[in-house]
Amino acid sequence: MIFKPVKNLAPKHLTPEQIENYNRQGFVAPLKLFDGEDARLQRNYLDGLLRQFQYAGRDAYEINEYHHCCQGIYDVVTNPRLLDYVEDLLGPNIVCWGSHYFCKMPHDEREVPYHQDAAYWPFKPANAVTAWIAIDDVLPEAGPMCYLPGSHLNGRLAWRRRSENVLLELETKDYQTLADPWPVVLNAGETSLHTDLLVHGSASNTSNHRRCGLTIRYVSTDVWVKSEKHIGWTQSAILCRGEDASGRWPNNPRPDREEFGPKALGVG
Ligand SMILES: O=C(O)CCC(=O)C(=O)O
Repeated sequence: MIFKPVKNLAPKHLTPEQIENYNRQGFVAPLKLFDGEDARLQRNYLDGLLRQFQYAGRDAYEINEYHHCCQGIYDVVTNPRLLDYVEDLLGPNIVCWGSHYFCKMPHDEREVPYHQDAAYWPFKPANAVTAWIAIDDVLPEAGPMCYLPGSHLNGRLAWRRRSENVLLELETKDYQTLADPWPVVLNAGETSLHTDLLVHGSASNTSNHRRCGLTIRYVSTDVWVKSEKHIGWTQSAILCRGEDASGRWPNNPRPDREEFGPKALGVG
């Protein structure tokens, strides 16, 4: 599994330097997505979701894969400005198959071990772009996500399993030898984009501030699951832009309401 550099000689929204950076470092950041008032609305929206999850006794990290049943998340996933950036990296035919708020509460001690997303995901070719959108201002002491620049050029790396005090379990072996961490310190409303072979992780939140990022997973429509047993990974997909010549990807419509009710939350 190797990283396929983006060949886009005439990007429309990213600069040629940003494309070059993506190829060399494995990410682009920061990119402006939501201006002041829209960033505030995004934060209010998350506050509302979180209140419902917490009322139901659920963990802040469990707002996962709701983009096809929550209008607010659907609208971010299909945001034209975001898709313009992604299109410069993936081409015109774009599907979103996943989304997840990584909502690190104040003094949450759990870490995200350094990992490659591609180690978790059953897609081929591995060529996904993740948008990590800052819902809160991300402070250096709040456990920002950290990238290991250039680590995507090593192909798929060996991992080990960790279980204590972690949010995800796979940890890239010897990640410390790969590069110095680059903290993704963003203002609310900014986003970063990273490739699924880039090694990244985050430390615990030692601050009094929440650190929430909405991650959205995009691939081009010519990507598919490695085997039919993984088909479930595609079922909440949204065809965000262009066409799906393969005809394989589902295209979930914009939901006509927010699906967060007692039933969805398992308390009804
Ligand atoms: O938000 C974090 O700390 C980690 C996020 C992550 O691992 C990802 O976006 O793939």
